[in-house]
Amino acid sequence: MVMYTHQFGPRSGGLTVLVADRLIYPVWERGGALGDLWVKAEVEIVSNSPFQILIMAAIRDFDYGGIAVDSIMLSPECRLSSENSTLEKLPNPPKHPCIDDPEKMCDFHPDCADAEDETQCGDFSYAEGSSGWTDTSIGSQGWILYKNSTTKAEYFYVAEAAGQQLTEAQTRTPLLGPTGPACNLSFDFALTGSLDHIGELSVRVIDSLLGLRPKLWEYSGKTGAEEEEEAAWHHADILLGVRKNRFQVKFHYLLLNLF
Ligand SMILES: [Ca+2]
Repeated sequence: MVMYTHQFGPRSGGLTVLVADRLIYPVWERGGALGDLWVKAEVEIVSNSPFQILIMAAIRDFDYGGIAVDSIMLSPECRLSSENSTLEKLPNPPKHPCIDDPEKMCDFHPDCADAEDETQCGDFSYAEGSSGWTDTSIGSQGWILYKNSTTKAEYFYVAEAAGQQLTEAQTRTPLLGPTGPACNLSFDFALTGSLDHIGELSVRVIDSLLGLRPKLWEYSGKTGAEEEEEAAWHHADILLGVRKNRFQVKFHYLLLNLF
């Protein structure tokens, strides 16, 4: 299924596509505000039985913006089914947040049992840390989470996306902070491939009051050859320091002649 989505302004929350055959399960999601533009989305649906498609969106209690969907197209092979499918069971409702105050989420202080309010904030040292990142790419490149269920290895990589503009692959954390002077961001990165110009990776902060801040860090060029995978990983430490306002950390990557 191909569709175009418009997710604009602080009012826009998240958009999810679900498939209902014998169960209901999500097959695609996109969160956050992407700007005042239509962004193409490609949703892959694989099902052995007749199914229905559900589109679910949430808006926040703010003044402007919203979510819209247009130009939905299904593959030519799709056929209308006369069968009635029945759900075997309904999905479990989401857990109630352990605290009501959103300011206490991802503020680096555990407020809930098992620090549940701090576990999905982008910090990979938590089991669910990697799920704290939201891909906000609008163009032909996006960030994808790689997960190896055997080795438990997880990392993000940039791959081809459905968008039509040549714009940066972007991924961001939820709102974090405030922070103290010792606040540091550390990560490993690798830029490899057969192209001479492998592109540029950078880190920026989006301040909740001041908006997008200048680059804190950047790297251009290869970190190593593709065949020596281990050696290609480099380590970076970036001082985030004191930040009084809540903020998001954002990774940008741009390759001009990709694919
Ligand atoms: Ca907290």
